[in-house]
Amino acid sequence: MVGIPCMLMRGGTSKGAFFLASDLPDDPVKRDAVLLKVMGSPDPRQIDGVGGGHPLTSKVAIISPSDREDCDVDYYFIQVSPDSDKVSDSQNCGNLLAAVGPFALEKGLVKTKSSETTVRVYMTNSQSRADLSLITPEGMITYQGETRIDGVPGTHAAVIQNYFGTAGAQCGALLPTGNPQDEIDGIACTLIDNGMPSVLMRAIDFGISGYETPSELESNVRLKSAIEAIRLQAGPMMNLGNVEDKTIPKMCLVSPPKQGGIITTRTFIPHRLHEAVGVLAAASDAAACMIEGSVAYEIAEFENINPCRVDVEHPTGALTVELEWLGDKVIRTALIRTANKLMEGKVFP
Ligand code: NQM
Repeated sequence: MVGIPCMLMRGGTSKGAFFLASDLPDDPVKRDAVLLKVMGSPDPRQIDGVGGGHPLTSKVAIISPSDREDCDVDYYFIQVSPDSDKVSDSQNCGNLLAAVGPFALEKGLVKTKSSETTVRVYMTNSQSRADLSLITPEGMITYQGETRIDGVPGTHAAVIQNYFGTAGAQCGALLPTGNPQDEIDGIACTLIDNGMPSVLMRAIDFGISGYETPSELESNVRLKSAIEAIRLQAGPMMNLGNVEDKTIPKMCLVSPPKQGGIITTRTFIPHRLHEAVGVLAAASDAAACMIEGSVAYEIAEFENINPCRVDVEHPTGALTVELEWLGDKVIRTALIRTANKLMEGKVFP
């Protein structure tokens, strides 16, 4: 059996299999069939593959040198569903992005002699760019450092992410319906895209506090079906078409912050509950908080300064996001993640 070169990497609070595009079949149908086998899907435990049995640990990054003058590498993200035979490229993934720069250096796609290196990434899924600042002593990537992020044990080298062009990257506008608030099935919703198409709803409007654990929310069948019904209607309203088989929009329940942050979040991604929060999802949530008339605006706590650095609270801590506005446009989104190389070798689909 022929193995495929692969690196398992943690990016932020997610984990995935990283490939060079040149090591995978060109034909998307054959490629997706390979990726399903590699991850071990469909099977909730992914026992026959390298996936971890949860969407957050069943991710794939495909990297290639970029043809674009302003970027070093292209990053194509694929979400492999653990328990079905579905793969989706409908979304981007900012957590996994943290490991894209280190992978590019490991594979020699980017070369450096400096102790700090910026890798410019073209994110194919959302057709936008992110710059990753990495620590590279003697021109080599290091994963060791003193930076701690909530949801990951220990400390690692910081990866600073600067995103450009996130506003409306997938829906055409920061507020795709033009409204800070819409109503779907009697629930007030804010439909927003600052890098991750998201629907914000107040937890209290569903008769819950919004401070429940992920497993409590996942076992609430009535809540899940009400949220899925809203999601299916929100998709076309956000210019995303039929979202039945897509992993977007993300569905975020918001409630007042409890630990000094801007807001508390619980996010369906879209069917399992996030143990923390997606990076670009947090960027969308933070932007929504700052828009007068949104469902989050009245309960959010933040200082009206620009750029503004805020903590988006989630089930395992908080994620710090910096937003820079020009009028009603978000022109830069920045945050700190860490990454780690877990394994390098070959996978056997
Ligand atoms: O929103 C999970 C993750 C993500 C996405 C998901 C992410 C982002 O945490 O940028 O990082 O929402 O499916 O990996």
